Amino acid sequence: MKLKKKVYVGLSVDMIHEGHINILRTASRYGEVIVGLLTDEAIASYKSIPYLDYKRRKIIVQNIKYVKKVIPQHTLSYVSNLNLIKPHYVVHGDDWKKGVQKKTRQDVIKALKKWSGKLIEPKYTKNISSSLIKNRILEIAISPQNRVSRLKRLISSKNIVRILESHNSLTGLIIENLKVEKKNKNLEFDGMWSSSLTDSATKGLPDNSSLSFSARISSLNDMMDVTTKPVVFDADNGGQIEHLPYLIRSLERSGVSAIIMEDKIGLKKNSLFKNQTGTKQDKPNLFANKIKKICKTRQSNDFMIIARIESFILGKGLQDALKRAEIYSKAGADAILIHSKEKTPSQIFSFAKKFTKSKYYKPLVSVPSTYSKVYEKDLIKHGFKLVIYANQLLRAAYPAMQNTARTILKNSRALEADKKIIPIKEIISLIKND
Ligand code: SPV
Ligand code: MG
Repeated sequence: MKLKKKVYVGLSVDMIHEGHINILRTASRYGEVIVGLLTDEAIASYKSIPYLDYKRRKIIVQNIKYVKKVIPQHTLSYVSNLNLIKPHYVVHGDDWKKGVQKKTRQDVIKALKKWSGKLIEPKYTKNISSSLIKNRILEIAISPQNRVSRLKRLISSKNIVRILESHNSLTGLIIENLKVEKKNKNLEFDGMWSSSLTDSATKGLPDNSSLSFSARISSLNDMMDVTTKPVVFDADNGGQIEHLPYLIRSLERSGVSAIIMEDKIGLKKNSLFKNQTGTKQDKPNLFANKIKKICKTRQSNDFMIIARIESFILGKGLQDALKRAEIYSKAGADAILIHSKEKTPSQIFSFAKKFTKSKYYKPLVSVPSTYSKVYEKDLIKHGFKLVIYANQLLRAAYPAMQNTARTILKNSRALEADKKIIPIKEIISLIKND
């Protein structure tokens, strides 16, 4: 009996549609179809993580009649699977000749050459893709529960999760929609940071907890209404332990994915202020009790508790920070934010070197406000999984608005300001209306 030829198809398959079936049907005409199903990590390396996780996607694909076998494809590149299987054919829609997958395609052609394999490229099925369907569904109905869980999934499938400060719905929409293509990858922010500093500044208040949680969550809900990405909430020190369950209930109900709570007590002062008199660090065990309280009261285990250590901010050393990290981790923190206001990341890197070896290691979070020169690749190298750009959008908007106001005053008319601001037409089309 003649052995069937081997046909390899690499797929992500988040939302199955007729485009996939067309490809698989075509592939099955050439032989036995082996699907290299991209893992969540492989997908996250070049676009947003899939709605369905690997296991669920595998169940779907292996039940399609054109498919003989499903194996994981751990990277965007097909090469290691191809070398393993040495298929006679690879089948992929012709859409990858352009755009982010161009390089992947070239590598496939090079690999196939080694055993005279062939690339088959059926015409791409127009006007349909998982991303299109997914965006549409997300827009219509992202449930708070699904949104809460997304941060944990991102952390486990990406090498670093990028969060940017958002202080209103419009900044939320920038984070939601902005995409930048760089080195064959689509880069985007993964979520929003609800900052106590920029929330307070937006309301003309100092960052000293005078703006209540309920006022902040009420504004936050406006942003939640028009966005789908995960939100990390800056809760200062969480307030009184007895009040925490109510705060957590509100946050989860809104769809927030994580709370960050700092281990300071006394009158709240922003950590980047030089003068920290009046604030001190909480006793580690008392702060651990707050963490335990949240663990007990949260509805979903996917709602993350991120403990923020202020030892470096208050002039204490590495040992104090490490001791606290272990206590907070044991108490149930899902991640640790080690804060610093140094100009370089050396302080947080010295912490990371030790903590990554601890048996209580948890993913690390960085807020590179003062040490903004640090590259994400160096954070990744040191075990950081989350980077929060904590205030940049407000810092960008404020001088732009002030300059425009000044220009109008100086010129006694608005014409000169027009040159530096976007046309009204663009503002109108910024917001979708369908
Ligand atoms: C915030 O953005 O409010 C923060 C980060 O808590 S920091 O300003 O560095 O304290
Ligand atoms: Mg803050």
